[in-house]
Amino acid sequence: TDNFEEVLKQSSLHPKPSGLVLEYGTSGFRTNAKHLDHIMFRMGILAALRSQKTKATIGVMVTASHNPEEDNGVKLIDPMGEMVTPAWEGYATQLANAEQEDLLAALKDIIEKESINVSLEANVFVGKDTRSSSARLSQAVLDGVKALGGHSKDYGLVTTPQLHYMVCCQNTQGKYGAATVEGYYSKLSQAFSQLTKNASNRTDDQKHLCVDGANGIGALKVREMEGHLKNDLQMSIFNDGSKGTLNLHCGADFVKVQQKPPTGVPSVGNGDWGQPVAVVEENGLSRSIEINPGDRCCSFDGDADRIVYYYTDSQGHFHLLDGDKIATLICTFLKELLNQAALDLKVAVVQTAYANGSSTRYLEDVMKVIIKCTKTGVKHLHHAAQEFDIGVYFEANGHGTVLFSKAAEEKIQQLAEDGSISGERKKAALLLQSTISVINQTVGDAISDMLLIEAILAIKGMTVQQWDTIYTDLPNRQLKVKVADRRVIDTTDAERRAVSPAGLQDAIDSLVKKYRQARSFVRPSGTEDVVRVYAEADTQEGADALAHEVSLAVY
Ligand code: 16G
Ligand code: ZN
Repeated sequence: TDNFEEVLKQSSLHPKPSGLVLEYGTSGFRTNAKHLDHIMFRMGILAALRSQKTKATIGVMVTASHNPEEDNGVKLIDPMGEMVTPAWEGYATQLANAEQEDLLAALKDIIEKESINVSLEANVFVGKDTRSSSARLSQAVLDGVKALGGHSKDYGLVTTPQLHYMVCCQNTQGKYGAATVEGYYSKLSQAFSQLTKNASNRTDDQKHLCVDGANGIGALKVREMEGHLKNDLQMSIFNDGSKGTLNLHCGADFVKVQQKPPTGVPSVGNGDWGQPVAVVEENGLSRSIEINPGDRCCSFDGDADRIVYYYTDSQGHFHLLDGDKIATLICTFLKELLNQAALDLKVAVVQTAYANGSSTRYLEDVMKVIIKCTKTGVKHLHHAAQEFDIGVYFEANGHGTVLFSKAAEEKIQQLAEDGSISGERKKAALLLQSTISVINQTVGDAISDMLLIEAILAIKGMTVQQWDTIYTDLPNRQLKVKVADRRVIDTTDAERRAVSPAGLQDAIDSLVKKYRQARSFVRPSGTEDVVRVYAEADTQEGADALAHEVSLAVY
């Protein structure tokens, strides 16, 4: 057809460097931005085909998340706002690696295998992060969509979860909300205000939160949101991109991996104790905000789909509240509300092998919730969480959300609207309803998670220290090991045991036996050419030593 000629013509403007092989990994293609132009063009084409196949709008997000500024990447979003289905990850890899002269054949192969009617309309939503390469790379995506005769809508600068949200809204005819950034802000902020109106006696200090925007898109978007939140939340936003470099010594990944505060955020440990860090205007009065021990801070990652919390105590000790602590807080809150509402809905928590052993034990033994462990990568957790009435999923690194089954949502809705109930039961039902609205169920969302956490702390009248003491993390250590070929390591049991190379698991088992409350595993990274080692034990020295010994066994 004409479209194929157009694809051929346009693709010569986005040529593939011959011999370059890239793979659609755990979260799409990701590498140095200079290798990605042809990938973007081709993903535009693939998104258009996926749209024809599903007869729905598809999303394409240009971002490399927590990677350095010089990298970039791209991921596809399926109709309900979820990650693209695995078979199409395979097509993405095939299309990306076809040499220039084989591009049409590769396309026709996909069209045939999926019996796609290419005369159908195609609709694609495109978004990008703040990287310097993102503008030209997202233009290449738009070119790809157009070459196939598809329509696109360019959302410009948005967080990854915002784009997931837009795609879901569009394909559910607005039932999930309006497919606009403005619609997103108003839905979330209204839900937040419904939640926190039950905690009206909060002081200004309790309403204050320091936000590390990782010098990325999250900072821009949380600032846009600020006005909608009125005085319900008072944020001081740091690393907002005005000076520093994206993800450099800041952001959720840095804080989680280094287990220390980011640069660019005043902290007690950095000698900023008692220093004014911001001035807020309120009812015509200015008030200066100081940093003090125990102040709540959070960090987003580079595309704002992850969040971690932390504080520094008066001894200068840093305390991290990671994805496991977040899952526990949310789970506690939901269980309490379900109890008060007398609703019989099952709550499950989905984790990965990286979940701190203390969190798993607490959730299982004290909270008595169902625990499920999956392989690393959001799509695995998301999928597992869909099996339950309410599935709370979080990776320790801070990516996560809560999924409500359709039946659970309906039950909550009915109860909230039931005129025959009142008192505590009614209040709990209304809180559950607003909780559903504040959550972005399409994917983990730093802004939405932040609002939910802030609301829970407000409603429960809980400080970050009290939250931190729900359970005590086991000391742990992560290391990476460079090996000749990381693919020789094969794992099973949600990556908790190695099946090859032979003897490796036995070696790990006997090392683990030397330590108390110890656990360790190795897995090939899905995003870097390294093997990752995780160890935990009853002391930091033990965890460090075990991780080191296991990393030697990997060679
Ligand atoms: C990707 C995943 C993240 C996972 C990480 C593991 C998504 C959106 N992101 O960033 O969930 O924790 O990879 O990386 O799925 P690794 O395989 O290098 O350890
Ligand atoms: Zn991210």
